[in-house]
Amino acid sequence: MARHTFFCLDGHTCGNPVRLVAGGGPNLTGATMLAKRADFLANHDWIRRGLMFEPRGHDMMSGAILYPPTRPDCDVAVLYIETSGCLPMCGHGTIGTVTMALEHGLVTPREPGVLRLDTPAGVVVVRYREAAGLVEEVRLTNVPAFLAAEGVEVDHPTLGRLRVDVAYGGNFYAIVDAQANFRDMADFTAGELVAMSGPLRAALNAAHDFAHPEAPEIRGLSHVMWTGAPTAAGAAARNAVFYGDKAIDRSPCGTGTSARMAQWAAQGRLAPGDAFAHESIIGSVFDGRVEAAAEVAGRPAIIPSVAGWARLTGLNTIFIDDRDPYAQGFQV
Ligand code: PYC
Repeated sequence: MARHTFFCLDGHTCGNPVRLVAGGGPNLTGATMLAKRADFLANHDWIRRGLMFEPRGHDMMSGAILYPPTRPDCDVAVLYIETSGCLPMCGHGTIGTVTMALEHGLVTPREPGVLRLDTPAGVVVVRYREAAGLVEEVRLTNVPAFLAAEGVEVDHPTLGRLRVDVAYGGNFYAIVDAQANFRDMADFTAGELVAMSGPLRAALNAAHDFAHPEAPEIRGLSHVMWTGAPTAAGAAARNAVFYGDKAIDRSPCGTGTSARMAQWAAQGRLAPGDAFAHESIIGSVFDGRVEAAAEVAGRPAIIPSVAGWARLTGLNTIFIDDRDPYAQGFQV
């Protein structure tokens, strides 16, 4: 019997939670972050469950554990943990992790203002702005993003026939734009969006095998993005991203914003150098930018960047007691 202790920095990025595990994470085996992620999921997943689900977490909980990099060109490696599993990449998680890690001296950049992250999805380069020891803004340059499928038809149990585009921005997204059976995310509550999302994701994954052409371990459509007209000043679009089983991202979603910029770029609505301000369900905004054109396994892609801010909300020493029947959390 043991009581396991995790020293965490709790915060949020533009409204969505980030729990950075600064002490207590397991040693992982594997030569790459994708391999270490697989080791974590196979052998240490109780930690994610215990820290993310109720009673220590909640439906939206999301976080990260830092590791020494597995590649010489990076400063630090990041394992993302979430209610849904271990994402290959998480944008709001990166912004929060980098902010809290820098402010608490958990990472030492080789180059001032720049951190190179070794993530399961690939190298993510972060540039940050600091004032008086506090991080004001983080801009992450993401892995290449691309439109994976366009106009995919699917029958939804309550909405009827839908057409969605599927794009990759570090995770695979079904993007639902305005159409006959869906007008705007503003027509629905967050609870209704959650209820609508699970069946859509399940139907798409049952009919299609979405996999990254260069990293087939990154497989399956994990997120659904419902879109709408922006309400925040300067925003180009609004979105509500569903993840896990019950979560709607409170932030504008970094990998989702990357995926959406790839969709818009593929459809001629954005070009390299263009900005794309993306609004969340609570009105917070990420500043996206198409940095460059790229290619993934011969298909057109973009290099997206996404900027946002995060704030520490507290230091949290969390215990997981083996005697606790909810040591691995629960969902209702
Ligand atoms: O910001 O990439 C993101 C993200 C993924 C899931 C929740 N947020």
